Amino acid sequence: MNPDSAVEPLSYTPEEAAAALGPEWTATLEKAYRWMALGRAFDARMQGLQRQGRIGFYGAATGQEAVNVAAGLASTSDDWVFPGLREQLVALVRGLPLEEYAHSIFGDALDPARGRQMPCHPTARPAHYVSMSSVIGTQISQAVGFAYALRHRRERGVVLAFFGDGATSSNDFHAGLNFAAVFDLPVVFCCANNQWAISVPAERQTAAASFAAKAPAYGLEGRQLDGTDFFAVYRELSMALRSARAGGGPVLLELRTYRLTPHSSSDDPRRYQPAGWAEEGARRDPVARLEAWMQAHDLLPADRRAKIAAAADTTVRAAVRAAEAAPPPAPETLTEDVYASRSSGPAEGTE
Ligand SMILES: Cc1ncc(C[n+]2csc(CCOP(=O)(O)OP(=O)(O)O)c2C)c(N)n1
Ligand SMILES: [Mg+2]
Repeated sequence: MNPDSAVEPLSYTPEEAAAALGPEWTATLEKAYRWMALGRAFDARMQGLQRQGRIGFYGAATGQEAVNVAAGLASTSDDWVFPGLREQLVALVRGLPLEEYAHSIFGDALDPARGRQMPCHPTARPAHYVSMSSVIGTQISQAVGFAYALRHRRERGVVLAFFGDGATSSNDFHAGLNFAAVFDLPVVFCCANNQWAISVPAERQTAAASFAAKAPAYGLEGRQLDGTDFFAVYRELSMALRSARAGGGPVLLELRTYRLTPHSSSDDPRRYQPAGWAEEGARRDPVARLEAWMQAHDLLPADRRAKIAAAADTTVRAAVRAAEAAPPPAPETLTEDVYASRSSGPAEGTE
């Protein structure tokens, strides 16, 4: 481990790491680190492009990579993801091509949503990733309804329902958890508690001891986890998914993270975060923590780390180049996918 590093170490023995990640644990770790590095590089690049006026808006998930990569790797292709605001990396890990995501951010002609969505709202049906709703909390009850439908149709799959700490104050949180518990549905509720809802700190969001503490009131189990600890998140998510798949019902995982960047490109957290908050967050940076652990256990030699960083940079640059080379959506596509037929005027006999 780098002795100058202020990063809080992850205290796992290799045996404990293997127990958390399963038999192929070194391969899983390598994959996880690569995805985290890519997510981090993509976020940084997009924030830069937004400042240069090359994209209109961006919301980073910096600080939440351990949660997102663990969810992407621990879930199976049968599972479904209903994201909150910051789970785009889950879609990428589950198969959304980065170039396609870049096209959606630029809203160009190759964007599957044809430029009609805000940036960061990809839709990725093959990855079983539902388009994100900006309306806070609504995806929670939608996820639960979807899980009900899956079971009704006897289809396999567990629904991962993501939401932030702020969303726990929505009606949908109550309705969703209640319904899922009453009907024992295959849902893993993932509260990505990054401790802020824009400028509202988590302690102003609830008077409860934690967000996980709310679960027993609905009749399901709630667990609070360190969301910056990849091993813990992977282990607990895998267990929750396995249990829900086997008919064990829903669970609420509260994943405590740090939002290391502004809420979005429209925000300036220096106006409301207390002194020292960013420094505390940096010590719990999930990518730096995993990296330090891998280095300490000789699983990430310097040349390997440099190669992974270079590969992430190349991949991100290629995606941006492809998106910037694509033309804007043609104006005549404006009503495609909107109406069943584009014939003008009311149907015969309706006047
Ligand atoms: C119903 C609703 N109210 C308010 C907003 C404005 N808004 C956008 S993001 C946000 C905070 C969300 O915080 P949290 O759920 O913790 O998610 P995070 O942004 O931290 O990931 C709010 C209040 C909204 N989009 N929808
Ligand atoms: Mg939040």
